[in-house]
Amino acid sequence: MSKTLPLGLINRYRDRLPVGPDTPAVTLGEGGTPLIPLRRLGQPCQVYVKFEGLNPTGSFKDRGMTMAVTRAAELGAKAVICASTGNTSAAAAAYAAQAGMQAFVLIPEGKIARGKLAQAVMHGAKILQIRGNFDDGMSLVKSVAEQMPITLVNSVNPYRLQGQKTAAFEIIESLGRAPDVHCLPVGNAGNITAHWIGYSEAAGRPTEATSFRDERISDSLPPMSESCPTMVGYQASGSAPFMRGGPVTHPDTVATAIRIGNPQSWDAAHVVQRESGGWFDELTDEQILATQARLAREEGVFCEPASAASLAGALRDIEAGRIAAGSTVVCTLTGHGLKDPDIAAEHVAGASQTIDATLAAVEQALGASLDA
Ligand code: AN7
Repeated sequence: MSKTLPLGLINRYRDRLPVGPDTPAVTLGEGGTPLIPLRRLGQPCQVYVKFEGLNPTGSFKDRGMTMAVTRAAELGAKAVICASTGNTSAAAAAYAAQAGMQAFVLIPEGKIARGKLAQAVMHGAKILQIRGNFDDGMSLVKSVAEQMPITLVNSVNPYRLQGQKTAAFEIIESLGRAPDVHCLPVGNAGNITAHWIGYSEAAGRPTEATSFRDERISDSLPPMSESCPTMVGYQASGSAPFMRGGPVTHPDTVATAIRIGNPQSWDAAHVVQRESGGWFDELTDEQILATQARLAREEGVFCEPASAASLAGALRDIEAGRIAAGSTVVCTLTGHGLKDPDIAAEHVAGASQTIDATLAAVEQALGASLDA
């Protein structure tokens, strides 16, 4: 085969990642997602959204999966496994396909968005729908990975967070500095931890949040930023273990991506909160869906429901003054709105009308809209 394509975040940030100089990257061209300034929402702060929905499989999971599967391939793995609320399974399936590996995915029956299931199917994953939730699946795949020659690619695999930390590098490069506040939706709390690792390494600051503590790869490189942001994590009220102070047994939310009751990065998330001076908070399903719709209508950005939790929380905390006026705020939009078409379809009734296929009927309908 020819040389590895100069694609993706491993090739871009190789010297800041735990890969060798010649390790071939398993990549689909992930990373390099846009940081979009909001024009209308978020005053009197400047809010930017980092649109991770524009990664190859439509979510931030691709950043972690390129690293996890590259590492698995380096070690000669033939198969990978994960439990998933949907996006991890889509990314694992795609990167395993690229690497010529078999992917096994455990998903909660009936509780993953249709687009995500379609991806796992099309990429040839072996899909096991379990009569249980994500947390049940997680404990199962951990046991399987201990007993069988299958690499676990959930975010408990430390290479995942190493890949995901690169989003922080990109944000610093886009802004010319770190933001004051960074807001994310939180499920397992892997991504908020990964971002904090990235910001800390970029500023040359030690952090207890990383399991790569003994070989902080970026340490020998010049700092990319002077400061680190305050990290804020938002959960859905029905699945908010960080707000309840412990695991939630029957998590429930319309934002199925973050329908997680027993976060795998529980300890690390508290380290992030302490080291960054940040906080956790919760949003109702109604608040999440209202913000998803506002962002799509008023700014032209369509994210999935879970992703909207970051912006919903940020807008509320800006209004309440908890985020200081004038702050530079970044909200991560973790996944694309097309992942979950059924949610959008619920808005269709009011948004469309059926008319005769005549010019008169079209003119009449348009005229009524212009007058309104
Ligand atoms: C769109 O796919 O856990 O706090 O199995 O898909 O790092 O868990 C998804 C998580 C936020 C939460 N937004 O990130 C999975 C899975 C979206 C997500 C999260 C997820 P973490």
